Amino acid sequence: PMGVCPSATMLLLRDNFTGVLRPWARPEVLTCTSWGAPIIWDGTFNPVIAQKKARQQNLTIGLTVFAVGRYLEKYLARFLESAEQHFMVGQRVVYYVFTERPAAVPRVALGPGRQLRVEHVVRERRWQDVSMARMRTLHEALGGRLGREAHFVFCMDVDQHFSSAFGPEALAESVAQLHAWHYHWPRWLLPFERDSRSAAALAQGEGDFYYHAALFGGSVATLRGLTGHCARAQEQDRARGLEARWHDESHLNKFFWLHKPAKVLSPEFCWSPEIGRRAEIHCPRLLSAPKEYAILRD
Ligand code: 2GW
Ligand code: MN
Repeated sequence: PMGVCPSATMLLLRDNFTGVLRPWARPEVLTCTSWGAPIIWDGTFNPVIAQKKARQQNLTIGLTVFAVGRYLEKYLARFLESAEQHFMVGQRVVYYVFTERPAAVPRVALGPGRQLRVEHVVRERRWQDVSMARMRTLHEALGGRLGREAHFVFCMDVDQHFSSAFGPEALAESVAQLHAWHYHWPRWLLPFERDSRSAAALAQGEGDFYYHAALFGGSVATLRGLTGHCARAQEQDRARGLEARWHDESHLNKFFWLHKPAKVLSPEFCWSPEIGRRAEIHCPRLLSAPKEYAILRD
């Protein structure tokens, strides 16, 4: 079909996409990457077939989230309650909440086949470390019970809530999220780490898209590799007295440059209402909370 890159047609030939994806349904946006990964926009998948296929595989899907310090009271309840309404409804789901105050985790009523586990973490002093420490903690969790009980896992920021169905159409070996603020920017302007001394560095001309660390996912094996890569890269930078521009997000972007994601989610999957209306954003699935840096970052 017109306006669709050639590999969109190839996607149809892949057995696991048959019947689920219809990349031609959104001719005004890019629906596949240069390496043949689908970019999932509203209308380019059949949620009923995606749902049915996932059920046949009897999957367990993990959802990890960190709620440390004030972020626990401020965001966790709404994140979990909205996930109950919209995240992988009809599948087996296990939430992993990482916090330094397990007793303060709100009791959210869970649907059948859904469980919540609370894991204790220490509270880092600097907020940059709270964010970056997630990679090492996730790496360890994926090597433990989480890795044994889940097939696929999504790792998300807590300062957001679900607003529409987020289903198995988002599943793949590795999943990256297009950053809502940057998806239409020219490549040379994207905020990759450019300091060549950093393990996260991308040179001019490198980097496919700018991905948002508020949401990434994949199989347990892929995420074990991803989190191990990012944790090691962060530790290497620290040993050299460096910290990447956007912390864990910079390292995540380096990882996805080196290991192309199998699936890319359109900004509809992680939208920021502060951006305002955009014609191509039909159905936001996750909405980020407004930034309150002045209150929270002290
Ligand atoms: C973070 C920054 C300033 C003050 C507090 C915190 C904080 C973060 C916190 O006190 N407690 C906490 O649990 N967090 C967790 O780290 C929480 O899960 C939160 O969603 C996540 C990332 O922090 P956040 O959401 O404030 O950062 P954003 O929205 O600016 O995130 C992007 O950039 C970050 C790196 O700077 C990360 O890569 C993040 O994944 C990106 O979305
Ligand atoms: Mn966030």
